[in-house]
Amino acid sequence: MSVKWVIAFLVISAVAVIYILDISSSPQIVSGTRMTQLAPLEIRSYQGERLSSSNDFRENSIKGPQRIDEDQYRFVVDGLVNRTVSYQYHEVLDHYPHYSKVVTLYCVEGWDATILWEGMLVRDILNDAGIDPRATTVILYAHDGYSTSLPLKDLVERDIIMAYKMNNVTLPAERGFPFQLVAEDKWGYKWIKWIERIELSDNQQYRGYWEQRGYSNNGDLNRSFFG
Ligand SMILES: Nc1nc2c(c(=O)[nH]1)N[C@H]1C(S)=C(S)[C@@H](COP(=O)(O)O)O[C@H]1N2
Ligand SMILES: [Mo]
Repeated sequence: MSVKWVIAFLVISAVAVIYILDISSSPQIVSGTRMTQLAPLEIRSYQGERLSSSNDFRENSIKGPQRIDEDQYRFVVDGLVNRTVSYQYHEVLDHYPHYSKVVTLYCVEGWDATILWEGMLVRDILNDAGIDPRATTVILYAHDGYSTSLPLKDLVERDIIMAYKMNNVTLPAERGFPFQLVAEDKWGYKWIKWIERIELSDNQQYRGYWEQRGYSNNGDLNRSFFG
């Protein structure tokens, strides 16, 4: 084969590779009438830190992924509060300041995922409802019947967020749309997805879904999850 043919072959291969890379990275078109909305792209690094993908999670939810209809959805804060809150999805987003934070979720099954989360401070949500001085415990309930609880002190004194985005993209249904608790320094079972209701309570003995099945009630990452 002459040099001419080798060069021609290399040029054609290079063009083919560039073409394939280009189509595989082009944004997906979500809807296309008068305005074409481009699907947001998940970011995979932040301030020099590599992030996991929303696809790196294992789907092991008790009843599988839940699909919540944004129009039907209500977010409720009740129990030992001064006023019961009931908001639609967009009202939750409009009502509180937004924060972002890179936090790692560790599941008791031995995997983890580091994500840039974006959401509201749980503290802001609770203060907006008004915390009754008798409250000691925050119980969170989800669409699939799952629940978990955390000491009120943890949620008020620390910057714990309830996320609506991960890696710059709205939470996908299987990752907990509309909201997941970013329970920093707690085992994955405290990171409740598909949150519908937050109840302020004085019941420190409350045990959520996995806690009733033997996982520790404090859920602290630096301790064993049994107990
Ligand atoms: N509503 C709800 N939230 C949930 C769960 C669940 O089954 N239902 N599983 C928990 C557990 S055990 C883990 S490790 C994390 C994992 O998130 P993933 O299912 O998105 O991977 O979600 C937590 N939140
Ligand atoms: Mo888990």
